Amino acid sequence: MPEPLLTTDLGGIPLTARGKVRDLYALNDSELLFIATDRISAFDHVLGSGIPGKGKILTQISLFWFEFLKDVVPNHLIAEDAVSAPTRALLAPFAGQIAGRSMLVRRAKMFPVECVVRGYLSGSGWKDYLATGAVCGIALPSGLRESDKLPEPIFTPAAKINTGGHDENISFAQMVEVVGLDTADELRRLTFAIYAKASAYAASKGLILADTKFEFGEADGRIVLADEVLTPDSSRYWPASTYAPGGPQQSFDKQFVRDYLESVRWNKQAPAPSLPGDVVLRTRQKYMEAFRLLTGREDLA
Ligand code: PZK
Repeated sequence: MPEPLLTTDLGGIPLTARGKVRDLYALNDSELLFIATDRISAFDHVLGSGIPGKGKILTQISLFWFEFLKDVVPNHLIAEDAVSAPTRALLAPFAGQIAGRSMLVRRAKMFPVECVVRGYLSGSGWKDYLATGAVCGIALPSGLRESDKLPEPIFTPAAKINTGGHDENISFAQMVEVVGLDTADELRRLTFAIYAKASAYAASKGLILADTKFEFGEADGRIVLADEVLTPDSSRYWPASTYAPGGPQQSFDKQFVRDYLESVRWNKQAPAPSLPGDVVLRTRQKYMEAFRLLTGREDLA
């Protein structure tokens, strides 16, 4: 088992942003290097242990979806694995931190909204529905149960809150105030189109894509799909074989992690615990299973 890559350091190349799991570097005016580390978060904290290879697995899943979706929406990807691109000699010394887990992407002007689409009633959507009978102001039929399939997918945008804080659900009208009506309409249309194509494909592989979120930006006057796409970190995947509405569903990827954290009665305050070896190993196997089901490939690279 390789050592997990928990943090990156590209020497003099400036770090633009460090997320819970991903690191973003500025290469020049027009290009960024997006690196997925092996960090894992649960209950809103980055845990003390990483999952070896997780960043590679998630990057390969994103790359699969960018290719699968390229006729629906253009994306920010320039090249996979920037190390192999001839113009990237400056990255060669850092190959060990980059290979298989990085994307060279176009710098875009990001829209400050998360485009969330939900096909099923779960998470904050379920909480909202219980309290208000609606999700983000979208009225729903009464009598729905937790994890039920919605009559049709709903678009529930969220405003990005900088560093740490939870994104805040907003109405479509509030989104219009931020990005304008034409852009809001187009982002919603793209979000539904991507979800329709991706959820149908996932279903054909035995996976329910319960919900997911996209980030879009503008580059050269065009809207592009950015960030990571349809990874287990940005999406709720459920195995169709055990789907049972009327309660929460088991997480496809993080269930062993959550069960362990509940078993040690962690108070969900920093510092987050480390994970025992068997939890790390079984979680890695779940990420690999998602990779195999979605991409049809047996192994990374
Ligand atoms: C961008 N993020 C979120 C991602 C982090 C934070 N193509 C782009 N152009 C300009 N900005 C971004 C992107 C993308 N993708 C994305 N923040 C800025 C993010 C990864 C790690 F710390």
